[in-house]
Amino acid sequence: MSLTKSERTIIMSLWDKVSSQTEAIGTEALERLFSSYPQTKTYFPHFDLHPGSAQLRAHGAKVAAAVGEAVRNVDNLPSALSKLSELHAYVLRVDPVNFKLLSHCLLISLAVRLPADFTAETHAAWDKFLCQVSAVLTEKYR
Ligand code: HNI
Repeated sequence: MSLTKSERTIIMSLWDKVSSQTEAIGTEALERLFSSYPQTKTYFPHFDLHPGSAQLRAHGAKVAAAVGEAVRNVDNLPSALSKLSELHAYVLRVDPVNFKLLSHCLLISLAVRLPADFTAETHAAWDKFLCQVSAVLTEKYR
């Protein structure tokens, strides 16, 4: 289901509020992913996954940049994310279940930074948005 106008506004305004912290959010989400769901580490055998490692921070920045790109192209996710979709489906072959886990960790990393903004409504809008991003990144599987 596509996002409503008010959901889009919520998504853009929250991302705008964390614009100076997006790298830290991406990195924290990955740290949460690997510590809460250690099975996800199997996709990163070539990484130093210790909290705060340079590779983790660099990857956190890339993931956050991609989320930002998605926020800016919320009306056009399939084309904005098409390269990433091919990478995750054909090259990396990431099982789609892992996208739920990372999305959950991203939600928490946003919520802890902006607890007052992270109302149930904001939570729901961001959940819907991250589901759509995940669907695009995994659709080539189907
Ligand atoms: Ni993902 C590489 C974005 C979910 C495993 N991933 C990337 C890159 C971006 C990115 C950006 C870098 C691409 C490049 O270098 O051209 N990944 C995203 C986003 C999501 C996501 C926006 C979901 C919101 N990725 C996942 C999940 C997994 C995952 C759920 C597995 C658990 N990603 C990878 C791996 C790489 C990767 C592995 C390659 C890392 C490397 O540098 O070798």
